[in-house]
Amino acid sequence: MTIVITAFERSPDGGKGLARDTRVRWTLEEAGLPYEVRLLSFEAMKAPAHLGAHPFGQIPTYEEGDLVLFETGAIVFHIAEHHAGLFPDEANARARAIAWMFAALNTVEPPILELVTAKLLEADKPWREERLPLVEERIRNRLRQLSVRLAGADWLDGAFSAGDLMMVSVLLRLKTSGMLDEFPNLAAYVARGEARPAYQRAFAAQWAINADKPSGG
Ligand code: GTB
Repeated sequence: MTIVITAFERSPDGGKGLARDTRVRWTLEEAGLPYEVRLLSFEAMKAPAHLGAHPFGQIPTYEEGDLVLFETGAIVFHIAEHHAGLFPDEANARARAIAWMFAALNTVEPPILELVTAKLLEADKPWREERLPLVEERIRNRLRQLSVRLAGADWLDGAFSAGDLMMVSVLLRLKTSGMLDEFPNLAAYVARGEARPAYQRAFAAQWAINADKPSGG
C-alpha cells in the first residue's frame, strides 16, 4: 500500500528541515518504508480537499489506504507501532519511549514554539524585549533538566527509539539560537540524531524540494 504524506510546496525555512514533514520522513526512513509526497501550496492547504484530511489546514498529513492521519505525534506513533525499530519490544521500555514522545511534544516543544512566536511574529510588539528573556529562560530550564537526565548516555532510554526521534526533531529548532551549545551533551545528542542515515535521507529528500526556492507565503 503506498504511503503518501503532504509537505510544503515551498517550505518557509528554505530546506533547513525544520518543517514537520521532516520528522515523518525520518520515521518512515527508520522503518524502511517507501513513501510519496504531495506538495501543497498555502492556498491548497486551506482548501476543502485538504481540510478533509487536516482540520487545521496544515502539513504534514499521512495517508495509507483508508487511513488518513494528521498530527506528527499520531503519525510517528502509528508508524512506530506497526514497524520494527522504533519502539522497544519490552512493554515497560515501550511505554517509556511513548512517554518521551509526549515529553518532546508537550513539555519541551511548547516553550521552543513560544520563542519562534516571540522572535518572528511579535518582533514589532512593544513587549518583545521584556518577553524574550523570559521565554529563553523557560527553554533553558527544560534543556537543563533534559541534560541532567541524558547525562552521558547516547539516547534517552537505552536504544534509539521514536522518543529520541521526536526529541531530536523538537530540539533541532533551537540549533541557530545557540542555546543548545550551552548544554554540550544535548548538542551531541542532536548531532547523533542528525548523523543517522535515516535522518540524512529524510533531510536530503526535503532539501531536494526546497533548496534555492524562494520561501512561500
Ligand atoms: N501539531 C501539529 C503537528 O505536529 O503535526 C503542527 C503542524 C504544523 O505546525 N504544521 C505547520 C503548518 O502547516 C508546518 S510545520 N503551518 C501552516 C499553517 O498553519 O497555516 C511548522 C513549521 C513551519 C515553518 C518552519 N520554518 O520555516 O522553519 C518550521 C516549522
